[in-house]
Amino acid sequence: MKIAVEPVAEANVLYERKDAIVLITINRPKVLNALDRVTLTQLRAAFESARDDTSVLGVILTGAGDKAFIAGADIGELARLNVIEAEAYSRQGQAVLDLIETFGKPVVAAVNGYALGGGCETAMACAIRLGSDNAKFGQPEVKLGLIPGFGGTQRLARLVGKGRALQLILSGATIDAQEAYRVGLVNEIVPHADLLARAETILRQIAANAPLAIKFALEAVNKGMETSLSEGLALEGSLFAVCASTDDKAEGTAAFLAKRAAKFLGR
Ligand code: CO8
Repeated sequence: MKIAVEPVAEANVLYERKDAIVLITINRPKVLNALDRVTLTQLRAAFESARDDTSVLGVILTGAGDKAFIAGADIGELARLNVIEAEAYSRQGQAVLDLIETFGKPVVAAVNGYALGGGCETAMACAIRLGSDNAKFGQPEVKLGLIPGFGGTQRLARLVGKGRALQLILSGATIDAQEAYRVGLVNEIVPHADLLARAETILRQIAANAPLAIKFALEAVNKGMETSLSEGLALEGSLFAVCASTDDKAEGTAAFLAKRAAKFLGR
């Protein structure tokens, strides 16, 4: 993947561009890409840049090195937190992951190794998760006298069901890519060497579609998961109507009827 490094690149989080796709890499391989507060701040800035750049159509999130996606929050930092700081840290992490979940463009987690604690939570905030064959997942916080604090108690149960989520959270067990696939925590398992290429292929397939339709489909599914079926259906109807008023809808339907490829402008 040949990419140009953008000026927003910082030491702990790399921001690299390949035309409409951005690769964001957590870059602390010596500590298996553990998330400290500085890294979380840089991660927020990277996602804000990608969100605000209208030429960006999707993001791949991964970890530096061959061993880890993100091995969790930085335990050295957690060890020093008092109760006030712990709540602020948890809220900071939750806000960054909310930003990723409500990003409005597809985000693919390319899980290239350990995704533990805050790492599993970060992957779960992404729209799509791919696991390399060496990926490992878990919520081991109870082994540290903690519970998941970046949304894990909520998103894991929504993704894999309450029973499986409780088993993972209460045992602190680590599961491999096959088990993560079996329970629905990852969409696909990909050979390690092919992980970024597969993520890019998926994003390019999505990017060929109407950007506003992608944004509203993400919103309908995300908001629908948090509400009743009837409210979700009402939202879907409203967003469907918004889509019907776009230039992209006129272009997409006209292109189909004229048997030509559509050219979407995101308007
Ligand atoms: N934080 C800080 N350092 C870490 C972390 C981490 N999460 N994970 C690994 N490291 C460091 C190790 O200390 C080690 O450093 P050093 O070389 O200086 O000794 C280096 O990375 C390499 O790690 P290992 O030698 O341990 O590598 P192994 O291959 O033997 O083991 C493991 C890999 C199994 C991933 C192991 O490192 C491990 O168990 N790591 C901790 C995983 C964990 O418990 N993660 C959850 C953390 S808690 C969390 O994420 C809570 C999120 C919500 C927070 C809410 C805020 C209040």
